Amino acid sequence: MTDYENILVERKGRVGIITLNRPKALNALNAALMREVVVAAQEFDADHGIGAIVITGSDRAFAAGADIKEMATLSYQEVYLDGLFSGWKAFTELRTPVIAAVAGYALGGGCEVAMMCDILIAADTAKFGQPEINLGVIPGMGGTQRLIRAIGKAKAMDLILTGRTMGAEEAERAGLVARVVPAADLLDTALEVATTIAAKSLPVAYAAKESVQVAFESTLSEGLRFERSTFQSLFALADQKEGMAAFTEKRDPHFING
Ligand code: CO8
Repeated sequence: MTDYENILVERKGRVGIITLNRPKALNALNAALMREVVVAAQEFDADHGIGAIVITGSDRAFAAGADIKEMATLSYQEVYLDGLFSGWKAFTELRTPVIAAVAGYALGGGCEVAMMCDILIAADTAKFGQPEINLGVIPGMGGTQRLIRAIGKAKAMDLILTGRTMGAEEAERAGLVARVVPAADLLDTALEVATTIAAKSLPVAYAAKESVQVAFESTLSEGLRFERSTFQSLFALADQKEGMAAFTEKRDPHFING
């Protein structure tokens, strides 16, 4: 496996785990960390022995945002030519389901990276927010787009314009977070969810994720058409025959990659 300086990478069974690891900077997302996350995630994505990815941080912070110290003196020329932070797009293009396990701060880019994931599980200590307005900028990696789709205009505007933080309970009520658990149970819960997903048929999990993602980017009729043709195409898979035979025979299914 590749050597990393800003993240820890391990695998447990069919689950790949990426831990953001810049504790002194509350896991602030600098360019090097971004590159490492993308490489590690793409390696897992290419590995058919991996059926789900968990990304997490520390007890104190999932990530306290993009690295302000790294960004502070950049010129427009540099930011524009380098496409600052556009590298995160590759993280949103993974086919493997990704679970964010968030404790502590998930602010700015930290909240945005968590929202790039498919399932967001929060510790009761989690704090979400888009405080960019306090720094004289706006969210730059999907905060103004994904947050509104996740929690609606009223709360998204509240968070983005005031820069306030939102606790785990409010985030769950608002629909940003799938589950809130005691901080001590966060990683175990995320691994349990990931292990459950990783035991499904891998191509079917890919298809399910892709179909849900289409809902964010298309009209209802286009989305329904995509869903129906994807659903029908799954009858070409041995895993469909196996899944339905297993149900009929009252036994567990054995999927090819599951
Ligand atoms: N960037 C760089 N360093 C940071 C960051 C950050 N975002 N957040 C914390 N740190 C550093 C602090 O500077 C400090 O370092 P040092 O000890 O060397 O001074 C260390 O982490 C610990 O932080 P604090 O002492 O401030 O810890 P506190 O517990 O007092 O406060 C807070 C914690 C409230 C999280 C506070 O650190 C804070 O407000 N951080 C900044 C939060 C923020 O504004 N985030 C948004 C950043 S802008 C952004 O994300 C733009 C997104 C654009 C696209 C991103 C794509 C991924």
